Amino acid sequence: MTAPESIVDEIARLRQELNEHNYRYHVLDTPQISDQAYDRLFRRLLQLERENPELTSADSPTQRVGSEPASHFDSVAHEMAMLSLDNAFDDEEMLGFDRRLRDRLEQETGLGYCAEPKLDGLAVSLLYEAGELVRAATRGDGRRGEDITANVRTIKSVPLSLIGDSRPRRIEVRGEVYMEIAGFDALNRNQREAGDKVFANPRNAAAGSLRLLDSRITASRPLKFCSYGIGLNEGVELPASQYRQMQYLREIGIPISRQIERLDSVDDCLDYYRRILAAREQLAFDIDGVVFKLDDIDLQREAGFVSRAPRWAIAYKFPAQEVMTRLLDVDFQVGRTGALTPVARLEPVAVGGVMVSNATLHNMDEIERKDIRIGDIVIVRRAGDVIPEVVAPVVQQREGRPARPKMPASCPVCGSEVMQQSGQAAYRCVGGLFCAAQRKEAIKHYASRKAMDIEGLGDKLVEQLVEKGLIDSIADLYDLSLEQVSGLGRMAEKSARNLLDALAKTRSTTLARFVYALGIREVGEATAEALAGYFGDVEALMDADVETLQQVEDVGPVVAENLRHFFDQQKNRDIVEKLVERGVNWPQVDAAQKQQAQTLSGNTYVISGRLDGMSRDQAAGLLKARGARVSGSVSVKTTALIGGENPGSKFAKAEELGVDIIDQAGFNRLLDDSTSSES
Ligand code: 5U1
Repeated sequence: MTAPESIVDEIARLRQELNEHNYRYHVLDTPQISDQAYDRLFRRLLQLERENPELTSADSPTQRVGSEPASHFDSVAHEMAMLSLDNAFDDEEMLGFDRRLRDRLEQETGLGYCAEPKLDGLAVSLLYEAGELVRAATRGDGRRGEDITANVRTIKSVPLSLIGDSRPRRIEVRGEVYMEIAGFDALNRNQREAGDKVFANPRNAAAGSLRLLDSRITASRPLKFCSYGIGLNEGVELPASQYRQMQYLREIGIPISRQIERLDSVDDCLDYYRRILAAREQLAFDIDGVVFKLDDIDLQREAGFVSRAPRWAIAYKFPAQEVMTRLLDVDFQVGRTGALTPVARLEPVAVGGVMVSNATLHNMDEIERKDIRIGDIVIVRRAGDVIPEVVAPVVQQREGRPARPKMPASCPVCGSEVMQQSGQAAYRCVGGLFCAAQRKEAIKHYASRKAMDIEGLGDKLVEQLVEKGLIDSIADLYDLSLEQVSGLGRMAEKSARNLLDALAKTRSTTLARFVYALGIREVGEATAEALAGYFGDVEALMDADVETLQQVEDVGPVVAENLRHFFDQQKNRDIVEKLVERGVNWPQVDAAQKQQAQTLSGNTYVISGRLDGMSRDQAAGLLKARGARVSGSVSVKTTALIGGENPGSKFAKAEELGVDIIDQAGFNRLLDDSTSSES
């Protein structure tokens, strides 16, 4: 039975539309329809193909679900060898690369380069014939790889057919298959929940997913593809510039790097390296350096190759974010809330550009899950400003039967008992403020930027103050004298005076900051804001029962219990009282504003610029008291931007996204309209 022409047409139209949306999403990065609208089109196509199986086609966007498991991967020869790249590790080596090229090519002036980040993924080759993907292969040893076509076909950013009119007879696209960090985290979460193997990093996850014999599983993995060049090509006139060749790939539907640039000289290359290094942490995926290629293809040919790498390209590597070293021992650090965190003592090693000798092991469950033993060679990761962590042991290098780290029965600082609360991973020292470690951490937290922001009161100084017995609690900070402070270590009198001034300044604060600064378990800034907005004063908060506390946005039974537990302890109430006696204060909220109904719940506001008669913190407090969210950046989800005087770049962003903009008068009206007393 043949399908009616209208069905044939609809299927063709749906495929074309879906391919176009795929292209906009994966290559141009400018999606035009929502995920739901895309899903509707996709489901309609699936339905029509199911009802008319004779119209199914291998290049339909629905054909990415994988197929029956294979028994092995066939070996394939690369018609043109897949090369590797030489590396540079510092500016000297990069300058040497450019100098050698200029000498060889007898170029007096600066050479032009095409630059892009080096993705930490797996190199693959995609062969298109008459515009259709016919084969995908791993790099292998560069001459022969494995046929992974079935798996690669499931990767949504790999087009199954090329777009545009200039269909090359044969073109081999080369690039990296990789996994974004968010996709990797989600995959590991699922794996953990299912009791399956978790992956050490996105690269391993991408490699493992590509080498599965069951492509239906590969289809469920968040793999992506990004091209870095063209291998063999027949029947196509390619531009004579690397950069323009990459633009050509983009035009025929192949994703390329968003960060690709054409540079005029090696100095620009050094500048590019620093820019991408600085932006590294903001990227959605791991990169391990940047790659520079001579832009002029004729000059590339002239430069040629040396052994397995081209002379015309180089990878300027970033400091490694993952390295191996030996785990010497495991100590336990006591935090503000008494939780004991295992800390790895490591043979010192350079990672991410700095020497590291300690790294977090998170908690005992993680140690057990990863099967980390003392004496193991371990992989240590340090990304950006994040605390270095032990990712995994290198089990192959384990000798004998090394000991597993053990949670101590008593606190390493104060000797109190260590207990695990039922249902929680954390072990805690029960010593409370009797434990010097908890006292120090509570004071460090009180002084921290998002809490009272006491300038000059760093961690080292807090430790000295506690160790010398000058302070026992946060309230004692306000009793410190100039003699006491200037008598500490190398503290000059001027610094001591500055510290006392900074302390004095923090006496005027907001209730939200104060509540956050108390360091109650699981009471973060947002919860503190909501509590301050709801209760309006500290007495009401201290006396609220668990049911009342749970009326507050974001406060569930656990946080309510933590609050109650904190304020049930007389010593904590004494500290609050003492702080108030020492002059810590915040603007009083009138009775009508207390117990405010959550009339702005579900709305998100951004505040920018100077507001009349109140700080941005205070304005945020008023909004949050009404149940609104206050965000630091404008997005399509923003309900409105509240723009005071000199609102800055957020204003332009709001205009660009069509987000409502409310001025001071509008803000006042919003507050009035949304104010309700307990009537
Ligand atoms: N970004 C990028 N990665 N990468 C890897 N470009 C690039 N080029 C390569 C390789 C192996 O090789 C060509 C220079 C041959």
